[in-house]
Amino acid sequence: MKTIIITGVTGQDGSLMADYLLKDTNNFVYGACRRLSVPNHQNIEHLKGHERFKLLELDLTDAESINEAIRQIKPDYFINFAANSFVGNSWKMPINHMQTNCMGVLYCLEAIKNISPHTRFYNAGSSEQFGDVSYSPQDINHPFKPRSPYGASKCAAHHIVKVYRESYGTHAVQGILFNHEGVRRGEEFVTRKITKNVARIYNSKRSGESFAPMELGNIDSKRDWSDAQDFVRGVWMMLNQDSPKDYVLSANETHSVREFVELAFKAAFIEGDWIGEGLTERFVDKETGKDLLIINPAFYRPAEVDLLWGDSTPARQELGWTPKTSFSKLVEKMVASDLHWPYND
Ligand code: G4F
Repeated sequence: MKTIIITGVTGQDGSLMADYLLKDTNNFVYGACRRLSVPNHQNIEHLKGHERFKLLELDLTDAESINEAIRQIKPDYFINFAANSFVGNSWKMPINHMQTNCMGVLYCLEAIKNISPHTRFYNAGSSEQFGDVSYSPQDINHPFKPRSPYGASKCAAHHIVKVYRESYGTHAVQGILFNHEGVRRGEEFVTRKITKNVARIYNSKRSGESFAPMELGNIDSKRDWSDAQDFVRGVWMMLNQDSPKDYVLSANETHSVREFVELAFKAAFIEGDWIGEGLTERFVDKETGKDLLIINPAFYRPAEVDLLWGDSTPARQELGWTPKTSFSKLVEKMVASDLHWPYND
């Protein structure tokens, strides 16, 4: 039986990874999360009572809780998906981002080195590390030019993972993951914010009620979006290489927020036109002439990453990883889920 600790198990990636690993009856998963007075367990509710799943209280900012978990379990794998992952919030809480996303990783590496050196470690890196990009598409050799405290915290973690690998032989990898989404995505991220709003507007239109438009910030930034379910498979492949090596996971395509908006409304049979420009631009319902979307400068960031576009060729060629879900299918799946419509992959 392989024992695996997954931190951040209540989040999108952690819960999907738990689902994926539990399909193999040789895996026992310890799902680690912080204690909250009001738990947010909706993504793992279905795992409670599973004979090979156990919840574990662990806080990445508390080294002793990490030491204790590793001392007790001495896991075969430690997959770190816990992070302060909302880029937009990182200017408001830069210290917390650095403590969780970088110091937390260092606590894990120290614990593994001192207590359980056989443990394989994965840390979630981010395409935000590339930031103000120099060339496209971005591959694993692209320089780190972060534009946010979040991006800087992930760069620092990346370096420390490499240092432990090279200094102590720790089997540690850091995948650089481009944006990955799905029906478990948090509602503060732009994709889920869009699909939730599309569902709300669709339902209001259908029942003849008035509705407020959705409000977004920079709709011209571009991201390389994938399905998070495809990525957890890639992460597991990365962890199971004979010797540890970092990889980029991406769809190898880039799309603007604007394109995501158009496709999401289209998936709910709502067609719109863009009218105006800059802060007064709006997406207007072709049928009723009402605003579906307006721009709110409050959602702009102090510094933006304008374009992310990944090159995951090495992961595809060397690990044999292939993503299954296209961009348009991902949008349709998320809209259908928020509308409670059936959807077949
Ligand atoms: O959905 P987002 O908040 O994701 P972002 O910043 O790209 O970060 C995500 O992907 C990273 C990998 O590249 C992860 F490391 C990170 O943890 C996270 O998962 O924003 C996407 C884009 C940005 O350009 C943002 O400015 O959407 C733009 N945007 C426009 N209006 C908005 C909004 N983003 C949010 N969250 N909310 C808006 O109203």
